[in-house]
Amino acid sequence: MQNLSLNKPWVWLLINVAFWMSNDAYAQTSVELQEIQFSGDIDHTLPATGGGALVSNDDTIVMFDLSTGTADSNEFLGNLDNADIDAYHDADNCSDRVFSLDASVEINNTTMRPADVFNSTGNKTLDAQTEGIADGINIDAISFDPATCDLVFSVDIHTELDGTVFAPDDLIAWNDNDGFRLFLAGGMDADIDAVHLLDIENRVLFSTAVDVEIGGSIFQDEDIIERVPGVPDTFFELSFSPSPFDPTWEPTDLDALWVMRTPLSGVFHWETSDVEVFEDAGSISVMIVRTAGNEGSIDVSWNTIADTATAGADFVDTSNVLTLGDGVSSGIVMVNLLDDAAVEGTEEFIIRITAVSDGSIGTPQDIRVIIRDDEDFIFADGYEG
Ligand SMILES: [Ca+2]
Ligand SMILES: [Ca+2]
Ligand SMILES: [Ca+2]
Ligand SMILES: [Ca+2]
Repeated sequence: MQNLSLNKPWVWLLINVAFWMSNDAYAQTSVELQEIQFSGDIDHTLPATGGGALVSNDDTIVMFDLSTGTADSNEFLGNLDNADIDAYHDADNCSDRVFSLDASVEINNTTMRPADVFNSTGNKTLDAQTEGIADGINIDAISFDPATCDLVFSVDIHTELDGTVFAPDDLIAWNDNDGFRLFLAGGMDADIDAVHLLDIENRVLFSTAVDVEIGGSIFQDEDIIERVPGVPDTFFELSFSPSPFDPTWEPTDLDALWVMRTPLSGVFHWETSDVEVFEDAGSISVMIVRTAGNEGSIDVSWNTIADTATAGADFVDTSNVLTLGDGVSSGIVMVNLLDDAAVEGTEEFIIRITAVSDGSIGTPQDIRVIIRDDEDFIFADGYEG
């Protein structure tokens, strides 16, 4: 598909409309990551969790914790002689932890070929021979479509599958029923050798097999690049590079990738900036909303602040916490009002969001409650007389 001509290098084709539909307007910044699991293609070093240096090789999965800047590692498949783990995805709701190698290896009496995708007990998710992938083809990047759980992968040379020729920078989707289809066309002059499809905004993290220039920026083969689809243009930025942590990454190619992103707690604010109520309404209910993410259970603290309305005379001074559960994007808080017979005109108080247990406070942080005096209201509406 390399010749689906793109007039700009590095504009990825809109192939799967559902994949590209944006669901929410997040800020156009890098997705924050908690942990990155990856593999290199030669021996390399990182700061070890617990101190010292962690020396890893090409069949090791390194778990790098971004909060500490240190790494652990695991040889999930044991020590593989003459084989490099060149594609990897950790367990998630779509899959077990799965791998692909760059050479044929026997695991549990089964031959794992370079285009096989398999778990650590040797069960194949994708069997190259069964699916008709020719010998000599190597799958060099694997992920799963968060929307469908289809396997999404890349190959390392131009490859014909089900009658379509795919390029080394294309992403190919596969499932047992539908076979192979183009997921994203690369259109760049480089081989994608690691990929992770993020479950927000159709963002893609990937690495290339050689250094590459995209939109004026140079990315190294050990870098993780984030593709941000969107408004107004799709753009690419550096997500993470291991090279600042150890010089052994300068010659090392990161060739397998999985990430855990930081939950999007969201931004908490009032639905509206002011609300009117009659003083005999008994209470006022107003809505706190959560935008730019709804992950995790978050406590939102709020309290009333007197203005021209008097706490204890016009409203009940209130300080409380609203908990919005995981996935919940709004909640109602209530303040009791106090009625009196005095003709006092319109009075106002504020309800303020004062703190959130995670995420941030947005605008409006204050909601102004305007209390209409019912005695005044009757007069104003001409019912008297
Ligand atoms: Ca590797
Ligand atoms: Ca492979
Ligand atoms: Ca590739
Ligand atoms: Ca790479």
